[in-house]
Amino acid sequence: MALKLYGLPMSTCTTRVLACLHEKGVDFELVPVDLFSGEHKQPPFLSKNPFGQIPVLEDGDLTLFESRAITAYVAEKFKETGTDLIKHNNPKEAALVKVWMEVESLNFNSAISPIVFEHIVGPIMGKTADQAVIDANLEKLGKVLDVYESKLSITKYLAGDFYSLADLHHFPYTHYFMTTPWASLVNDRPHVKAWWEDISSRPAFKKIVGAMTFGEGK
Ligand code: GS8
Repeated sequence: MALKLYGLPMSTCTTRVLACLHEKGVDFELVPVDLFSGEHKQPPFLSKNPFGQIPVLEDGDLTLFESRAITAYVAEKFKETGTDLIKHNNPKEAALVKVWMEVESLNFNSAISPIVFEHIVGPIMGKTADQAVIDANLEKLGKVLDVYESKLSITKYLAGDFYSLADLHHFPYTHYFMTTPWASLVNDRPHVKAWWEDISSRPAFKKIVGAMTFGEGK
């Protein structure tokens, strides 16, 4: 039975999982969730994710939420097919993948997501962007990207000279961030820029990027 992914093709956290599924070449069914009517806050969906958020993955009787936990499951379950995203045969490399997955989640995402939210998502919901929030997080993000610049001057990807989930997890927010007026934070750092150009040109991303239209109509 094919995996079922509940989400939306423009949502950042859904696309994190979609990118992983495409890297692995796994069959799945995308089941749209109508966020605009609040379907995700109603009982049928809340029984899949009590926090009322997308994405959710169903694999038979297993139900998972949290996009990064879902990608980790997919990468492990299908470790023998497609791109090896977790370096399952090498404990040291696998540990480095986990380190940089944590960095993405705790350092990078916590800075970049408020910027994307204020600049793109909030205005769609009729909220005026809070420039003070954007500025504070641009400063935070710049410091994180300084660390990335230095790391990526030594290795091609974050965990080493191999592409992994640690890189993949950056895709959704960086994609939307690059449409903001502050894309120079990436473009002015040559190694970060080269890394972004590399990972965003992967076939798995090309399959989903056309539907990442959040904010285009604002
Ligand atoms: C965050 C999920 C999330 O924010 C994850 O899966 O990684 N840590 C979780 N989902 C958003 C859509 S992200 O584009 C969502 O469902 N928002 C609706 C809401 O919170 O009401």
